[in-house]
Amino acid sequence: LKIKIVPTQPIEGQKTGTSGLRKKVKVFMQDNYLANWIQALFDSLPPEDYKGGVLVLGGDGRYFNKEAAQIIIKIAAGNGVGKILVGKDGIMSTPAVSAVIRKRKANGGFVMSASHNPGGPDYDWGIKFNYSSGQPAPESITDKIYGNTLSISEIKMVDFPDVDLSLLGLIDYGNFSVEVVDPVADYLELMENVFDFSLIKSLLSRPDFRFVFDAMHAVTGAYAKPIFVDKLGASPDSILNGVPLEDFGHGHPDPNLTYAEDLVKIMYGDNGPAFGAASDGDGDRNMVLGKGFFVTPSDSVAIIAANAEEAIPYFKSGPKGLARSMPTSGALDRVAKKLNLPFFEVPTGWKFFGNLMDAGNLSICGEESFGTGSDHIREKDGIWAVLAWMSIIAFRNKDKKAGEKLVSVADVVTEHWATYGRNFFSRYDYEESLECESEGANKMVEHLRDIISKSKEGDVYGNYTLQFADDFNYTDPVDGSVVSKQGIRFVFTDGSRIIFRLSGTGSAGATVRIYIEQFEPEASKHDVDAQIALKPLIDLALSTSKLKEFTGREKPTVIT
Ligand code: VG1
Ligand code: CO
Repeated sequence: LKIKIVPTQPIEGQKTGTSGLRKKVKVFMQDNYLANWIQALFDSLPPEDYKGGVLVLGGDGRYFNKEAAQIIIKIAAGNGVGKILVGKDGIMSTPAVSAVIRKRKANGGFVMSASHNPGGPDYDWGIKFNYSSGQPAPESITDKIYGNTLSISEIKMVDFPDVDLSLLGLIDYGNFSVEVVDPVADYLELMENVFDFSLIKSLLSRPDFRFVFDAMHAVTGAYAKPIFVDKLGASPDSILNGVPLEDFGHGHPDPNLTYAEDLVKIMYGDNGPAFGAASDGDGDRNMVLGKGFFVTPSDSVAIIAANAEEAIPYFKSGPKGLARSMPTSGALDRVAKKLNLPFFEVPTGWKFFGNLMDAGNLSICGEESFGTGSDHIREKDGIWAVLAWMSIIAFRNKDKKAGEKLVSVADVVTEHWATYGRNFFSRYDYEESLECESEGANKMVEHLRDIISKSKEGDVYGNYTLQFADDFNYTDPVDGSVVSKQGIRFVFTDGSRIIFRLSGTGSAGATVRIYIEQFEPEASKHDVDAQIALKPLIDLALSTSKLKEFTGREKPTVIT
């Protein structure tokens, strides 16, 4: 293969956010934009991490992935990579890429996705890089990549005709090869090792257990039928929006109560199914619903952790430790305490869990943003979470005869609250828009930093007394790396919290997130709508931050 050197110039703004580089498709379509970033990535890795090595390439099927895959393959070949394992048609979910990297002992992998951001010519594109244990690249690497994008002068690539990604099999170029693989096989095999598929099958065969899964026309469309229908026996019509489309059918592939509207309607409608779930663009997020009942992601991870040992074979010796991102509610903390397990609180973003898992200190973790997962891979995993919930419901019902009342999702959650208390939780998102441009949002954050710098224990905020206020810092207990300014938090003496962050996954403007939490030990008070229970704290968050004055926003775009 002949390597061609293409001269190039630095392009500004190629800094990675919470999870990969995300921009509007039009930005990525500029000459050399993607090529520069990919070359900068190779320039940032030690050569022994890719020369003659194996890299995995996957994606969520969004617009521009086909062109992008060809660019990535040619630059990988130009930099001396030995082999690329690519999902058929460039499709492979984020959790599957992590699984394939681990199983095939690859050096790393790419995911072509802007995750939960919408796709299509006028929307978003993105790229993530994961390292050899399957975990998102740490900031030490992404910072290097960014540095190299500012000084890049040439791209190394090989000029061969576009690779046909529609046919499974090996294409051999001598010292470089491309293997087009089934994106589901390795992942499915892993799921069969983690879960008791016959237990789940027994649940799905019950006439009183109806199930729906909304793939939101995103990547899990490719996984839902082979796993839920073909392997586990769910009926084919239980899969909604099951064909991955380049623009997600004009949808916003974010599984929450606002954007997964179709599913929410079904679950809250007359005669709704017993169990419903959805996943996002690249398949790492999940939303879980019972009949007329929403499980908050913060509760979901706590409940999975509390039930894992008995319901999921992978955890038969008990989880090694538990962890959550800082804004995620403290429900998981209570489970860790009761089970006497090591517990960790990390900044937002899955990359912070990987080291703890590699060190053997962490098994189950989650984020309030519909992310749940475990150390079976190094990414959050939407389908895993759905299978975990099915396992728990199946386990609770395994001795129930037909006709006996099914233990429901709502029963499992309310029982959990009765045992551990309920952490009421809500997140308000003020997503990118003209009125909420970066300037107002940044000023609001400055205003909050000013308040915390003057705050002290005992300060009174309405009915709440301050314990402390700070901007979250984290020191990784494994490698000692430090990150700061990860979210402004006000923690009150009764354990209630208000947290403010700016999103790091948007492609334009600024998105403000407010997280509100309050603990209620009293079971008689658990059956209250979270918005009502949290109203005083929400009002306090809005008045303290002066959000309306700074951003002009009256209402959030999404409430979780
Ligand atoms: C959001 C979530 C965060 C999640 C990240 C990536 O980040 O809050 O918890 O890890 O998205 O998820 P931010 O910076 O916008 O708040 V995904 O599904 O994009 O890979
Ligand atoms: Co995602």
